[in-house]
Amino acid sequence: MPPVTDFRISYGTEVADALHDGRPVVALESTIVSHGLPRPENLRVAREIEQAVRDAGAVPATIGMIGGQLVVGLDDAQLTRLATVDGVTKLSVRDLAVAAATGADGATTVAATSAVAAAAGIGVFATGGLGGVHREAAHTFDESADLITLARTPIAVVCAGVKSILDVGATLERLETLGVAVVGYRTHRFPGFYLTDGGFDLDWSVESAEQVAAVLAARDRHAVHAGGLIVANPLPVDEQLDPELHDRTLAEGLALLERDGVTGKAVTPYLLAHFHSATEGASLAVNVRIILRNADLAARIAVAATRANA
Ligand code: PSU
Ligand code: MN
Repeated sequence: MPPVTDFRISYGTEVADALHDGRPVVALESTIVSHGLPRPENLRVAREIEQAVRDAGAVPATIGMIGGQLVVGLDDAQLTRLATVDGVTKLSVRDLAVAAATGADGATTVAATSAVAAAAGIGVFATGGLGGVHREAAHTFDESADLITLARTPIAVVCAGVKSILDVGATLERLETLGVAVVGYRTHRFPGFYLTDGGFDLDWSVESAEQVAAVLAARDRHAVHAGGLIVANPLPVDEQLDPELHDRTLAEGLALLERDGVTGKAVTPYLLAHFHSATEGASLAVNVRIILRNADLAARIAVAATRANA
């Protein structure tokens, strides 16, 4: 592939039209597709997420890099490429320019997707779980760039909290330090992704998509701190992963991580893959449910935010 010479963001036509017309758009990440979900379900799920956004009245903008070109609103062929081709690179914010200049295919993490979405004028983003502070971070310094990027990026991220593969308490402490707002959606407990309750209280709870839109409007009106907002959307208790299976799988996964000496950006995909294989699909089904619920809520927030601006 020849080197890319146009480093501007390119837009899918539907997304470009929606942004131009001021219609609701929801950003979606591609790392969950390339590195977070197993093949071949990943492509089907990627399409279902987009459909969930549409069903709730917004336009999906899945973000990724194709041959060095940063794309907001991947088309189906591009989405298929990131879901099925070997050698797709996991891109955090720091990687974007290097990957562009070298013509890489890449999937954007929460950090990279947030930064690109905000640059594109998209204010709402749906994902499954955020990156955070890893359990051995006191020694390894392994803290996801998702956190610091959200500190400086004006975007609302709808997620189901963070997975307990992380140090959940430390992650919440870092979000406080970094100035990232966290609100529970109809809950005062921070969700633990597969589990409804991640074990920690939240200061704030919102009751509706309209209320989240009001938070975003207040942030913009004040123009004091243009940071991120995490909207933590828990699974209903009767849909969570069996807690006993969850705890066993987590303990095994952490032991394997140690045994295999996995470090750096490989850590999160390694643990996710372990969950998917060790629970024989149970965690995948829960994961898909989480993402679809988050896509729906994010779209309703985007719709409410558009109405509030009208
Ligand atoms: N957590 C999940 N599923 C995921 C990820 C995190 O439950 O797919 C992905 C997201 O793209 C997130 C990234 O931004 O992993 C974080 O990776 P790291 O820990 O290397 O920053
Ligand atoms: Mn890391």
